[in-house]
Amino acid sequence: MPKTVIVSNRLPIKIKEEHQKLTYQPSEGGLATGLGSIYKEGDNLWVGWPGLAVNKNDQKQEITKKLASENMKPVFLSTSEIEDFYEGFSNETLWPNFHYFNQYVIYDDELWKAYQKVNRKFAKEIENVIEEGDTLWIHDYQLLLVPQMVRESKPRISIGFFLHIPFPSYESFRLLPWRRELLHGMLGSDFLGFHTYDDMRHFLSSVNRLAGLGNANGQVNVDNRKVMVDALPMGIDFDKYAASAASPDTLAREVRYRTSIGDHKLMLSIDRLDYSKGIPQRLKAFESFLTDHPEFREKVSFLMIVVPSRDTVPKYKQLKEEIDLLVGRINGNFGRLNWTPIHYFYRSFPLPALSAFYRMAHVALVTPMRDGMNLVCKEYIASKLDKKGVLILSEMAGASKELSDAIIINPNDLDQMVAAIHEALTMPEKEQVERMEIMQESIKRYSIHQWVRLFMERLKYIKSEQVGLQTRLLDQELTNTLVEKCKSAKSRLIFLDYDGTLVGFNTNPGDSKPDKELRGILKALTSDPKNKVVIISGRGRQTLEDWMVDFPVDIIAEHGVWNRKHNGEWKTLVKLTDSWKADILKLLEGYVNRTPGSFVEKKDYSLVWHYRKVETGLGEARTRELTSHLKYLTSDKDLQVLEGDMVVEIKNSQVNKGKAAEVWVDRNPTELVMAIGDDWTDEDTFRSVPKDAVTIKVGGTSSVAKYSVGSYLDVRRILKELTKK
Ligand code: GDG
Repeated sequence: MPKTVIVSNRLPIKIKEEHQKLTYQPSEGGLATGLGSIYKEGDNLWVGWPGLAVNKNDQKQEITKKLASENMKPVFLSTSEIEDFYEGFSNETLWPNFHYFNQYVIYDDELWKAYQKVNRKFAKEIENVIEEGDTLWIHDYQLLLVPQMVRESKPRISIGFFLHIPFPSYESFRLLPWRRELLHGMLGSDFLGFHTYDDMRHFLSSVNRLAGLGNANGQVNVDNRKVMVDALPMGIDFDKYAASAASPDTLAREVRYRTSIGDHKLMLSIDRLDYSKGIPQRLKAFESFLTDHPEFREKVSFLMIVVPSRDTVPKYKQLKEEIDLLVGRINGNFGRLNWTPIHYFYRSFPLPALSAFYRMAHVALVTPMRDGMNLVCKEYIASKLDKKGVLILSEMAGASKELSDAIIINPNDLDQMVAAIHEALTMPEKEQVERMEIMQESIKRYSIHQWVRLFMERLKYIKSEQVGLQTRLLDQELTNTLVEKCKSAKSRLIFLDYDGTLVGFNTNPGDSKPDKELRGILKALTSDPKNKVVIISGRGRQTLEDWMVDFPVDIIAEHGVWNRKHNGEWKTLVKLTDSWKADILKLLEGYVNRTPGSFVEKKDYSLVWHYRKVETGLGEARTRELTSHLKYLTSDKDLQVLEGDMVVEIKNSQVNKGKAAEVWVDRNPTELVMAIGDDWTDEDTFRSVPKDAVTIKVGGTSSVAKYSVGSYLDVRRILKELTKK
């Protein structure tokens, strides 16, 4: 039975050593809750670091045995690996870069080496447990290289990856010297999930600029494998937080806390100690609020919980000191004997305590400078059983994309934060309930369970697409068998696309005339009476006629608009009109004027806008604009807009290569049909030829063709073999 293996840096368990005895406690994190339904079943497994340095072998064995009974497999890390891989490269290089704190990034090749080494260690552990047919779900920024490492040893495994922190814009990501390797590592996955659309488009933009791979609706072709990228915001277990908010333990705590704090209004914030969370900025906003609105002094307190984290790292130590100073200053300046402005705790609390805080808080201040998602704000909403309470949420948190009924602020805008606090504290209850209801609905619907379900579904879907489009790479042995099969046929009909199939791509399309080698191949191929060769191309008929003048070939030009038997007249398959061309040409010329490096190619029944020489990114942006413009202009005409390799083509919709090839197959009964092509317009040809035809796709993309080769050079090699006596 195929199994699912979850991989994350930390296992969902807390192990502590007390008096030389190990104690185990399950962790309550959102991920552990969401994935609990998966990894605890059958042979499924969670692979990760158990969270402590273990040096003794007998202790390792003890932990391994204990965890096996909980469907977990530990990856042990040495003290230096924890320092260099985890605290170092993960938290002092990737974390600040991905959160746009580039001034904090440490660029150190030794840390990078440790990161590679530990990622390799994880990959090895995975390889030991994974089998054909299994599914792997890898989590987060500590393990970016693992997908590709596993892919290399287990090429057919389903690999999903989810990034919990933001994926930065290309302008930030490019600063990392190891950016290409990191990207390559991630692209070993079949499905990559991000919290927001912004993260997804930033990732795709880096893939485009650094790996030269474009995408169609979030799908990227990587080494003949379709990879899907999507935005999939992570949710929480709504019912769990709602139930906890109603539990007797929580209610008892609320009574106790209220008695000590007093009955004034309460604002709440809960974060791990991190510079990305905007804690000092939040404190300064509260200080300004108390200065600007003295009427709220003694009426409102701020309960600030900071969970200790990474405080051995110098930047975090400094941050802790800054927070201590600010809290001291504000409490010192504004405090009264009967009122403490800020109740500050640098520690963690059990869930019933958190639930009591959520219940008590009139306002939740969630104001990170950057946050992948932020689950605290969602937990606050789920805990508001009476629907009263206001959420102030930073637009820099992924959650702000879903929770537009919060008061959305920019954490760099102090005045706006002060105004938001005032608005929240004076918001009428009716409005609070209305906003809260909408947010609760959304959080119920997009729960952690829905997130896990969707992730698995998307991964399964892309895997089935891949299998449907799998071509067999023609290695030498397979080529020999195929060539023998072709040679033994008494008659052959051979469809050959031109650009990218018989010749490589040239920046200037006029430079693609048949060279000496190709001329030799075409001569040998057409001098065998058993062969009927058809050049089937998107190019205009005049060019093809000129280039093929010396060879007895049939030609299908302009993607099937024109056709000509050798030495025959040019004909069209159906009656076509070109009355649309003038209007569209005018539009395209407008785009050429605005886009240096682009040009328009004019054919009899089609127009093509080329952008191969345009600045990376600009051509794609113009294409989006142009195609939506064209959609409107062509809606009442029988036209088709095709996006190809750095081109946009507008042509009559009644014709395509497939329809033309069908006519040739009908008129020329042959024992064997062969079709070779490189771009997606050739897919129509592959679909239209008989089932037993030999179809070959050139280049690294998925296809309905049966076989694939790397480039036009391989096509030439095969055709040469075919013509050998
Ligand atoms: C990363 C991304 C993304 C906090 N204090 C206590 C406690 N917590 C719990 C909260 C919440 C969790 O910790 C914090 O989750 P966040 O989402 O806010 O932040 P990160 O830990 O930075 O997580 C983040 C997340 O991954 C998921 O993809 O949202 O953007 O940075 O669940 O309740 N829990 C207990 N005691 C505490 O004192 N029990």
